[in-house]
Amino acid sequence: MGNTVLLGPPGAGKGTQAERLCAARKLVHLSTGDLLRAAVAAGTDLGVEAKGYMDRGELVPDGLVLRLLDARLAEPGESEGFLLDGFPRNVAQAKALENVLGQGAIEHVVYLQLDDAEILGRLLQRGRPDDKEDVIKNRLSVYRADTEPLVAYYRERELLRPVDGLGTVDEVAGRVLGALAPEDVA
Ligand code: B4P
Repeated sequence: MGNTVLLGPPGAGKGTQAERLCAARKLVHLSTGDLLRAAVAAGTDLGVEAKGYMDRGELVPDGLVLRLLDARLAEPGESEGFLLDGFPRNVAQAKALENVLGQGAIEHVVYLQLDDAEILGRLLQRGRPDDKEDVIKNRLSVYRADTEPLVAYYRERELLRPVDGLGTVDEVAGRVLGALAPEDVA
C-alpha cells in the first residue's frame, strides 16, 4: 500500500487508527502532532515556538511543521510508504507535500468523520494539556476554516475515502481497511 493520509477533525481518532493501520500494513507512521509534542518536551527552539500555538488550539505555522517533516519524508525507506497522521492540515501543506513526494504520490486519503459532541466528550476524557473545552472549541473552528477545505481538494483528486469514526476502535479500524482499495485489503 502506498502513501496514505489520515484526515479528520481533532480527536476523531487519527492517532488511534494510525497505530492500527501501521500494524496491519507496512507503513511508516508520521504524526506531526507527535513530532511537535516531542519537540516541546525536548525544549528545542522549534518546540518552544510551537507550544504557544498548540496550547491555544491553533495550527503551528507551516514553516515549522515542514522543517520537522522534510528530512523524514526525504528518507528512502524499506516500507511500502508513509502513513501521514494529522498532516496536511491545510491546502498550503498539501501542496508542499506534493512538492516533496511528487504529484500522484498519495494513494489514499482516509477521512475520519465524527460529530462535535462526540469529539468534545472524547477529548475532555483524554485530558491532554490542549484538551480544555475552550481550546477544543477553537481547534474545531480552526479545523473548519483551514483543514476542512482539504476534503474537497482530495475528493476532486478522487483520493478521498470517507469513514464513519463513531463506534469502537475495532469497528472503526475495520471500516478503515474496508475503505481502502480492494486489492489492499487482505
Ligand atoms: P494531533 O496530535 O494531530 O491530535 P488530534 O487531532 O487532537 O487527535 P487525533 O485525531 O489523533 O485523536 P486520537 O486518536 O488521539 O494535533 C495536536 C495539535 O498539534 C494541533 O491542535 C496543532 O496545534 C498541532 N499540529 C499537529 N499537526 C499539525 C500540522 N500539520 N500543522 C499545524 N499544526 C499541527 O483520539 C482522541 C481520543 O479519543 C483519545 O483519547 C482516544 O483514546 C479516543 N478514541 C479514539 N478512538 C476512539 C473510539 N473509537 N471510541 C472512543 N474513544 C476513542
